[in-house]
Parts: sequence; C-alpha cells; structure tokens
Amino acid sequence: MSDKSINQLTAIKLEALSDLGNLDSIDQLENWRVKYLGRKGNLTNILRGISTLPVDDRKIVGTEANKLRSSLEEEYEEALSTIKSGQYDQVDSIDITLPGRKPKIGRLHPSTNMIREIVHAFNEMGFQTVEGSEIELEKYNFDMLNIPADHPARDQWDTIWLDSDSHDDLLLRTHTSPMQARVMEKNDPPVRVIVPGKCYRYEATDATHEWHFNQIEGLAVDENITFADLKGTLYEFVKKIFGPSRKVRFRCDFFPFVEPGVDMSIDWNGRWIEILGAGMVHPKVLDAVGYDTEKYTGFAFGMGPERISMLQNEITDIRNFYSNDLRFLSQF
Ligand code: YSA
Repeated sequence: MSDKSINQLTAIKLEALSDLGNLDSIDQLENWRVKYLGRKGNLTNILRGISTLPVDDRKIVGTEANKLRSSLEEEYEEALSTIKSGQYDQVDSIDITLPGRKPKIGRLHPSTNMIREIVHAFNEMGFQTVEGSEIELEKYNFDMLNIPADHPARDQWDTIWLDSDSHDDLLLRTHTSPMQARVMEKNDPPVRVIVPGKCYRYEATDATHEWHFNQIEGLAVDENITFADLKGTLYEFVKKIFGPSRKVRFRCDFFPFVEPGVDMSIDWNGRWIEILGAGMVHPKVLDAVGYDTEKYTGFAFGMGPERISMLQNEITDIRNFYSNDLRFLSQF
C-alpha cells in the first residue's frame, strides 16, 4: 500500500518540477501553486488520505508527503522571486534577430554644464580655474573678508557650523569668497582666478533659494586695476554667455570685502534680473593677506550659476536642480 502512495508522490514531484520549468509569469505560477499545493491538489489529497492507510504505512507516506510539500513550497518561492526580479522576462526578451540598440548613456548635470560654460568664458580671458574646500574655517569665510564676528553683515550668511573635537571654527562655506583670501595668501600678484564651487546656507528654500547651491567667484589683482577693468571683464562675460546685444546694469551694493560694491543685472524680456555681486577688493582684504595696498588693486565678483541657467533655460524653480528627477534632468 505504501509503495503505491510513494510512487504517486514521485510522479507528482516529477510533473510539478517539469511544469515549473515551463512557466514564466506570475499568473502561470499561481495556477501551478493551486494545482500542486492548493487545497484540492493531488498532494493534499494524498495527505488527507493518510488516515485511511494501514498504521505502518501512515508514518512513511506522511513523512514523504510532507517532505515533498516543503520542497515544492521552496521551489515556488524561488520561482516567484525570479519572476519578480524580471529574470524570466529578460531571458524571453532577447531576440538575436533584432538590430542593435543604442545603450542609454548619461549626460552632464545642468549645473555642471552651466559652470563649465561660465568658467570657460573666463578662462578665455586669462583667468585660471581654482577650487577650494566646501568645509572652511571661520577665518577665511568671514574674518579675512573684513567680516568680523560682531559685523552685522554676518547675518546675511546663515551659516551651517560643524561639530568637531579639534575645531570650534569649522563651517560649510556660505560663499566661494574665502578662496579670495586663500589664493592671495599663497600667491603674489598678479592674480587672476575663477573659482567654481558648492556653498551652503541654513535658509528656507523656495523657487529661487536652495540651502546648497553653486557659486562662481572671480578675482583679479594687479597694479593699476580699476573699476573700468571690472566693468569691461563683466561686459565681455555677458556677451559670451548671453549674446552681444544683452543690456547690462550696475547698481551700488554693499559687501564688506569690496569698496565700492555693485550688483550687476541683465535685461531679461524688459525686466532687470540681478545675476552677480562684485566690487573693487577692499584694502583691508588685501592687507590681511600681506599685499601692498599702495601698489595693488583688484576686483572680484560672485555669481550663482543655477540662477543663470534658470534664466537661459526658462526654469522656474531652482529646487529642480537637486531633486534628481529624470523628467527634468533629461531635458538638458
Ligand atoms: C560679491 C562681491 C565680491 O567681490 C565677490 C563675491 C560676491 C558675492 C558674495 N560672496 C555673495 O555670496 N553674494 S550673494 O549672497 O548675493 O550670492 C551671490 C549669488 O549666489 C547670488 O546672486 C545667487 O545667484 C547665488 N545665491 C545666493 N544664495 C543662494 C544662491 N543661489 C541659490 N540659492 C541660494 N540660497
């Protein structure tokens, strides 16, 4: 009697495994599960009939039937995860007669593209690219830029301070201007650098403000540098990036590290849009790095490439740059 049941179990096993090898969808797998493991399946029938077997056979058939049940359940789980991971679909989707398809390749981030374009424009005017650290010392971010601890201008930069066992003056730079001091400290004039880099401010985000964004800093120091050089350089920059007929406006502005200070706007469909801050490097900044303020003068400027890209590409919300949404990123 037990021989007959064991033969039945072996037949069920062979059939179940052979069926399993031929299916490739969740629906087919579910039918398989019902057929072999369901309440009305052959295996369940054998298990139900165990009580009718002679006592000696019950244990042997029961053990074998339960073993088979466990092994079919394992096969089921494995097949389910294989189908879900798409392995079957992928195997099926290979059609060697199809012509080759171009693999999808990535592209540069719109911020990177804008930064490269702006930096290139200044490289062509003789500015050398320099990069600095996003973690900065208070001294360079503020003090050497004529922004002492009690200066009200510090309020303009909502600073993210860093915890450190060795330093209590570490922060995430709020602008790229600290590189002015770092570059001048290490190099004698003439200096002409362009500094792209990431900045951080502890501030609320909105359509034109992010808490992390890029800036591009420019600095030129030499003998006889005047405000006319500043204007001429920035006019040339606008021509290169926005075309030859774009109108430009300078207005007075205040930054502690320049004197005089200006902001520059460009005409955008009849509206003046501010794109950067600039000015003649403050003698106190030159003095702090040991430059002879009787001999040397300089100009500096700082701009936000994401804001410039927003103008060029009619982007209405700066937060799109950092939300990693391919529907946005793949448009560039
Ligand atoms: C001014 C004079 C100089 O001689 C040199 C540099 C500067 C710029 C100064 N360091 C500065 O940070 N000025 S700023 O606060 O007005 O920022 C400059 C540019 O950075 C802005 O015009 C804007 O384009 C961008 N920016 C500032 N905060 C931002 C931002 N972009 C996105 N999100 C923010 N939260």
